[in-house]
Parts: sequence; C-alpha cells; structure tokens
Amino acid sequence: MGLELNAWRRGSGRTLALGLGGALLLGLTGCSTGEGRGTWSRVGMVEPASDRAPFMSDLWIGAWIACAVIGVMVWGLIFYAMYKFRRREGNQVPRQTRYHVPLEVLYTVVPFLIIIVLFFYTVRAENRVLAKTEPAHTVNVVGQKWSWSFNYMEQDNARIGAVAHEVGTIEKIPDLYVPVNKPIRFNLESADVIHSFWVPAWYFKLDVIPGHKNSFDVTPTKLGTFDGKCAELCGTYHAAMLFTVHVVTEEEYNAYVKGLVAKGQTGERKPPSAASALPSAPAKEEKK
Ligand SMILES: [Cu+2]
Repeated sequence: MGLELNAWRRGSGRTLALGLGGALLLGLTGCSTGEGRGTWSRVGMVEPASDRAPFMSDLWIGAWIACAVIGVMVWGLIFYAMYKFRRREGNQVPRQTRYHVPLEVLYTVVPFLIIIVLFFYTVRAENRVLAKTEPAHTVNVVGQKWSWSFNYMEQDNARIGAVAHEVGTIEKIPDLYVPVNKPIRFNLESADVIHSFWVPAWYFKLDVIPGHKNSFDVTPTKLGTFDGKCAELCGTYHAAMLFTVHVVTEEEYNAYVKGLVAKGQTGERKPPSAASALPSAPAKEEKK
C-alpha cells in the first residue's frame, strides 16, 4: 500500500509539473495581438485603440500568467510539504537537511531565470511602445495644475497653415482632437510639477516633467471619444485633471483646428502661462 501510494504521488507530481510547465510556455509564447480579443481574454481591460496597445496588453497579460503559474507552483510546494511532513502518530521528525548544495543552486538560478525572462519581454515591449515614427501631426501638450493645453502644430499643413491651441481650465475639461490612423507626435511639457499624460484606451502614459521635454508617437486606430487623465498625483485637484480625446477623420480634424484658428486661438501656449487659473470649483467628468 505504502509503495503504491508513493508511486501514485510521484506520478501525479510529474503530471502537475508538466502541466505547469506547459502553461508557462503558453503564457510566455502564446501572445499575439491585443486586437480582436474579447473582454475575458483582455482580463477586463479597456478595448485597445492605438497601435501601441497590443505590446502593452501582451506584456501585462503575459506577466500575470507567469505570476499565476509561479504562484501555483509555490502554493503547490507549500501544500505538498504541509501534507507530506504533517505530524503523524509517534511525532516523527523528518530527516533534517542542511547545506543541500543542488537545492541552494536551484533557489538562486530559478529566480534569476524568471527575472531574465520578464526583463527581456519588458525591454522588448518598451522599445516597441516608444519607437519613433515619421509623425503626420504634432501636438505640443502642456500640463499645468490642474488642466491641460493642447497646441496643434499645423503651420506646415496646407489645409490649415497655422498653430492653434486649446487651453483647459479646472472648470472646463479640454478636448484633444486627433485624426485616426495617422501617427501623432506628442511633445509633453509641464509648467509646474510632474504630471502624467494618460489615455487608458491607448494603453499609454508618459510623465510630464518640468524642465524636461518628453515625447512619444502613437497612432490612434479607433474612431470615438476616449477618456484622458493625469496619472501622477500632482496636488489637490489632481483628480479633476481630465481631458477628452476625440479620434476623428482627417477632414474633421482639419475642420476642428481651423475652427480654433477662426476663433482666434492661434499661436502656441507654452509654460508657465498656458493653462488654468486657480479653481473655484473642480470640473466634473461627463457621463457618457
Ligand atoms: Cu496632474
């Protein structure tokens, strides 16, 4: 009976190890694109709406799968040890092991391998997300307590031929218009403290740092209206530092920027004079 039980334990242990190894392999190699995934396979994340989103979602979901597999292995070993070395009649003490070199080498090598794998996928995703393209449009963004200004650098655009701006205040959530399927360069500047420019549906955010220009390129791939937020706790009304992203067709975009020019909102608003006065009442997020 004892022998049979041991053989059964060995067999099920091997099956478990094989299963977990397979799941890890799937998790790390089975990533394809974030497009076209259902809510369940996106793990509840918002529908991706930019060309950079798949890289971020693959890294995020892949990292969670790797964590889950490692978690299951660790819990499995804990419960196995708890069961195998549980107190029995006669209170036998299990064989005490010290300075078990192969085991210690394993403890050192395995976490190192995990870090190497995660590091590799992180650097790869970072390089893809931050890759620069030839931008079709440039928007200079100023973050300021507690709103955003958007400068549309369209001086070389034959359809517009001017720089236009939109200044948000704490009472008025500013709009950001961008054309769909066109690479956009965002140059980020801060007038005061560190903010963070974040459009959740683009799976992208980047710090807006005073005295340090940050920039990134992104191609919005879905028409529609999306939320934009400040993702860096920047002061009392940080939570009110919102903006609305409108991804529209090229014609609508040109018409919108021309509209700003017609309203006299020309020229670039730079820090520190860009955005809002001190608040009387924080703006409220609109219900869609
Ligand atoms: Cu902020």
